[in-house]
Amino acid sequence: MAKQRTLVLVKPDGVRRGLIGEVISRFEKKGLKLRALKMLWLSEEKAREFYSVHRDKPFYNDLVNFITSGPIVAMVLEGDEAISVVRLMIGSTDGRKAQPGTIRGDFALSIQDNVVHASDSVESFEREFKVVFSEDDIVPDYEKCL
Ligand code: 3AN
Repeated sequence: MAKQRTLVLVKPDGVRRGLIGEVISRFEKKGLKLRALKMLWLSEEKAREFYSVHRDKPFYNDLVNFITSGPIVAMVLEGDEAISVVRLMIGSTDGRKAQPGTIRGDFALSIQDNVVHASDSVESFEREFKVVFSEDDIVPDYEKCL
C-alpha cells in the first residue's frame, strides 16, 4: 500500500463554528498521521494561487473572498492512500448531497461553506502544499516514538 500525503484545510466557516477539533479528531481516529499543522489567514494572492485550477469558473471570485474571510487551519496528513481516503471522509462538495457520516454530510448545508478542503490528486497536493507550507514545516516521521 502506498503511503501518501494530503493537504486538508478547515475553512473559515469551520473555524468560526468551532469545528477544528472535530475535523482533526476524525482523521486521527481513522489512523492518519498529522505531519504538519498551522493556523493562518490566507492573503488574496495566496488564495488565488491555491484555487488557480478554478480561475475560469463563475464562482472563482466568491471562492477567493470566502477563503480569505477569516482564519483557516491547514494540515498535512499521511497514511495509506491518504488522498482518496480523506476525500471519502469529507464527502461530496455540496453539503446537501454529501453522505451522512462524512464531514460535509454531517456539518454542511452549502456548496461553498462546506467546512473543509482536501487535495484531490498528487498534483493538487504538491501545488497546494507550496502555497501553505514549506518542507521545514513537516515534522520527522514520529511513528517509532508512539
Ligand atoms: P471540492 O472542494 O469538493 O474538491 P471543487 O474542487 O470542485 O470541490 O471546488 C472547490 C471549492 O469551490 C468547493 N469546496 C466549494 O467551496 C467551491 N465550489 C465548487 N462548486 C461551486 C459552485 N457551483 N458554486 C459555488 N462554489 C462552488
